[in-house]
Amino acid sequence: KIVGLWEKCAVNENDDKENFQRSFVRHVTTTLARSVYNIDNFSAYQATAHTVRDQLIKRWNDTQQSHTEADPKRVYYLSLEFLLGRSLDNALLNLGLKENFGEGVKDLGFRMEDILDEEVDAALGNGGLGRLAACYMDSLASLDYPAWGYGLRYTYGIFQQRLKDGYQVEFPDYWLNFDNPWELPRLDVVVDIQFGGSVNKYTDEDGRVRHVWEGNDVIKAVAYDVPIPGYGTKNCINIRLWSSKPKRQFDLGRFNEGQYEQAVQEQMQAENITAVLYPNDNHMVGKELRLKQQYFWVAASLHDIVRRFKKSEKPWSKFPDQVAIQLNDTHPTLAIVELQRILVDLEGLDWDEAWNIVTRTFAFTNHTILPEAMEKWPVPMVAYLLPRHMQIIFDVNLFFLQNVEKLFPDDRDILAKLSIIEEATPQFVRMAHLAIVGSHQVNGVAELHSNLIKTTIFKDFVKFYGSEKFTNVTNGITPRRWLHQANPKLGDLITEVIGSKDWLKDLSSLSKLEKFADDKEFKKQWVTVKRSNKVRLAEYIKTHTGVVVNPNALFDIQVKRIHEYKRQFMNILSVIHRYNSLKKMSSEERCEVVKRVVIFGGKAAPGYYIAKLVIKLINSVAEVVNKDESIEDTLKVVFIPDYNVSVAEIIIPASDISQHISTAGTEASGTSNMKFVLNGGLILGTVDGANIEIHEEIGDDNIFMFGNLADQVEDLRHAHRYRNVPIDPALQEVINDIESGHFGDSRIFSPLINTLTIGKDYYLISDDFGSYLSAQNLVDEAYKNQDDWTRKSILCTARMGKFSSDRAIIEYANRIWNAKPCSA
Ligand code: 26W
Repeated sequence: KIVGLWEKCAVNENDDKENFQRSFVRHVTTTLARSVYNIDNFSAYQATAHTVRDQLIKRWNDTQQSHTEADPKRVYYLSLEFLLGRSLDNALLNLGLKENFGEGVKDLGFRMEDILDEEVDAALGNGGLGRLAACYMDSLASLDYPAWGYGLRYTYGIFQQRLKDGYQVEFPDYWLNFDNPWELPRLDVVVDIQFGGSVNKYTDEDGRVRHVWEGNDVIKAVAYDVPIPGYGTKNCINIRLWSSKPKRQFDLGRFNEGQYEQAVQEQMQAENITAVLYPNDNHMVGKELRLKQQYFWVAASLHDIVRRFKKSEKPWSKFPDQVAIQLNDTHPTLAIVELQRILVDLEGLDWDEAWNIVTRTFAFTNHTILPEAMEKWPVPMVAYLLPRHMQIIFDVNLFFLQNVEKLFPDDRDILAKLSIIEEATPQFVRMAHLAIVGSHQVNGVAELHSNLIKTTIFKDFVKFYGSEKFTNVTNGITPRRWLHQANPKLGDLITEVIGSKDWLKDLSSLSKLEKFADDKEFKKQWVTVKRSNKVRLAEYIKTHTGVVVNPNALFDIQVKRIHEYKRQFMNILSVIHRYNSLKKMSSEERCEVVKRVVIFGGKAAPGYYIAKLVIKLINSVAEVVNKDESIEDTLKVVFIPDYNVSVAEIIIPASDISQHISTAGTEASGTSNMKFVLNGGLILGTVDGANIEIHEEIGDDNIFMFGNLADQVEDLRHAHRYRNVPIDPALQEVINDIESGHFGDSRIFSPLINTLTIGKDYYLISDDFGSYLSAQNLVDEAYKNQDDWTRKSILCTARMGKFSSDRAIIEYANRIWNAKPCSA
């Protein structure tokens, strides 16, 4: 009877305007318990969100049911970060409801833009790696792969950034303050996770030595499900986020004795585990709580994955045919050890049989070669929190090194280099080594990066395994969010001119735009769209910084996490150089120059002193430049505070040029470079990461590349270290200018200047400065020819097909996971 009723309900879709409005009113009055006489934008947002959510739940259920019946091989994407941003607009567009619902809310006296603007970002990530996970979930859903994401439900996402006197200050991001309609608490999906305690040995009835781990601290993991709708499919997949809860409620005995603090302590410690996202990007900080987060998350996720596998009653040997687990960097590496523990200790498999299953299940993506980002955990810390896992790691290492020794007898050196254990005091567990040994494939995220990992950080593993274990999957971005949603006017124009919406599912069909690159009428429309996006950004800048910028100027943008290797410092130094040149000009000469608005945005890790000084310098320069009337509006500098996914959606469509200027070999891929070019922005970049492949696709004429190459970096650094390399003269002038106090008390900036001098210029700013300035001049020259610039802009978009995350996901599915689509 229930099933019959449910099927009847299921028919009642609310996808037309009237049904939507009925559902809207019902949610206002019942879900929100508000009066229909007093509906503000926030309530309108909630009611709209709940209406969409009803549809998501239905699709989610249908998808799960069909997967349970077909029982295909599942893909599990383990990521400690999912940087989803807002969900309402994305869901409306992916479900094809935007138009009807837009009219529906308008009728009721609301504007859809205002409603969308009420949503707070889900900012459960730092930068590239977290946003990549979100793009991949969109592609997995859109391509009908039977996939799950697993992560943590942080109570606090990445901090909010505000500026005070030009300095970054951090504020907590309590994003769950109001109800979150995009998560479904699964209070019935609860897993006990243990920590600490000891390992007991016993001999089983077959005479084998077995181990039981008895933890002394148990915490509950509660599942919260976030539905991810595909575009142009009924498929709706799931990200399961775990939240920590105490096993027991507070100690009433202590409470009654008046020991209030102790009474709630245990509860608070449990809830601590998923309280906050670590705000470090590309920098390892060895905090015990972070290790607890990692184990808590992988243990809960594996429990869930194993439970689902067991439902099908297949033998363990079939596990790798049913399950593919992708490790998003080394953060989930303990999953390898946990699966081995489950198979050996709990399921009673032989070590070798279990290890064979484990290594056929996992694959590992590396996202960085920066040495300071490599995860390593002190052995005593691992042994204390996870005693059985530490034993297993030592055994895995022993068997691995025995094999290494067989292949390289008498080579002590290679044993030390490959070992999972770093022999220091104390010893450390090298997570990347463990991830490689426990996986069947290891990939980098762009061609250059994948080659570099084979020749630098993992070169000794290539000697042992051969190079087939190492592969490349160049990153991608979802065109649904980064064009359709962020730039609706450009999306509509493209659809109109190529006569279909196919590009949303097959980005290579953007190549049909090529033949319009010289079409006068089309170019006019293209320029109109860009101009309106620039006006929108100019308004945003005015509201959020108070600076008035001219939408006719060239918009030059660098938005990304603030890090020395990304060289925002070099950018602001070149801005000072430009400012000084402008000041030296006569007003006639100034009339000829291309007006520029240089826009920065991005967060610095709270403990990253030098990165925070870069923000201060940008703001100090902005203050001087923006109020200097003598240069008129030939140059403006802005720092947009609190850069996040929804701010990116406003910034990216408005760029003329964006900067991706990392020291060659340091940026594994970069993904914002792809977003800018997809939106018809040109790029100024170094020969690094995915810039190289973008260059290959769009051609020499449509990109500005400069700087030393990755294979020159080592020699250049060596020269700085051991010889007196003179600083680039133009750069020296800029340094002198800062030191003269032109941008405020110069003592503030000396630690920053010192990175170039006593710090031996590790990121090679001086070495690239000359070619950077030349490339900047080429940008100015090119922008003077607006007609040709527009042609370049169109060709950029037209040639971006490769960088869809759909292409990347299909590569993972075919070459790494051996997984097939399975539609509901
Ligand atoms: C342990 C501390 C820590 C935290 C985060 C180390 C490393 C990370 C991430 C892997 C950093 C990150 O986001 N890397 C970026 O990954 C993107 C997606 O592949 C790439 O496009 C960027 O180039 C890379 O910096």
